[in-house]
Amino acid sequence: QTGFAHLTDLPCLKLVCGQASAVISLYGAQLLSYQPVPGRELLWLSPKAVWQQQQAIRGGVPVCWPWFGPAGKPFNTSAAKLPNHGLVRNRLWRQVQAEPSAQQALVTLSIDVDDIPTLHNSVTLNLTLKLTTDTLTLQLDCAEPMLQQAALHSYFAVPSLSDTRVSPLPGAYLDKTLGGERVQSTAPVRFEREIDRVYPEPAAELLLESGAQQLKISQQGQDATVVWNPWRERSQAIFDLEADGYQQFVCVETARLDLTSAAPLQLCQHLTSLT
Ligand code: TA6
Repeated sequence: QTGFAHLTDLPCLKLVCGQASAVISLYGAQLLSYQPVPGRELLWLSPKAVWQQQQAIRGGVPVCWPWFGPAGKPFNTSAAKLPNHGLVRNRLWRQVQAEPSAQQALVTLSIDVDDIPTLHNSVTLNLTLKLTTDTLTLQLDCAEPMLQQAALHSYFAVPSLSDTRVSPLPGAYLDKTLGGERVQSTAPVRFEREIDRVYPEPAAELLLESGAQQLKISQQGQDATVVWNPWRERSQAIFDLEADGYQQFVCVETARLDLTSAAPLQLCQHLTSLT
């Protein structure tokens, strides 16, 4: 079914558990909607999002893998220009499992990737979505023991950007707006200018507050949290974002960025609305 008129012909699956519902696209295995109760949407999706012509959908929860950084760093051993945020957010995944029950709705999507520049073999990546009446869990798994980065690049809808904050975050971050400079701060993130930060330490539980809305974000398997909002000037260069679109979302991303370990990947984000 297609629940998003502007994303014509997009193949999607809808999960329902009690009053809660979620919609995931097979293109990119991208979660597009999460409503803990009908009509209360927690994710943001750009009205200008497109999915044809290999575009990644702007909004929801894009899956970044097997690298996160620009031009595929540090996989860019060749001169080839590799796509930002990896290879899987603009490809079709397949549904391998669907187990509805009274307690939870569950689906797993999979993709085989055989063009990772540093590998000769094909690797399978799985995304499992579990919806209960009060929590949505996304779990990204790759059993291959290899160096890999990953991020659940979640775009959360905020009723009021000026009244939005994320806390508690670790005491230092790398500021991508300052060329990656390390900054010490324990203050909650507020959004009064462009924010593009990597917090390179695990934070198990975060609270995203915007006006009266409170969302608990629990994370597992991550070694970093990324917080992003492009603000006005940066937005102008993003073709699939409306001029004031940046006022409507913040990205809080559960990420594994460390490339010193080749442990299999298991990255989890649990979303629970507290309001
Ligand atoms: O996660 C933050 C970030 O990497 C920013 O630096 C910015 O590039 C953003 O994601 C969006 O990237 P995209 O390739 O989706 O336009």
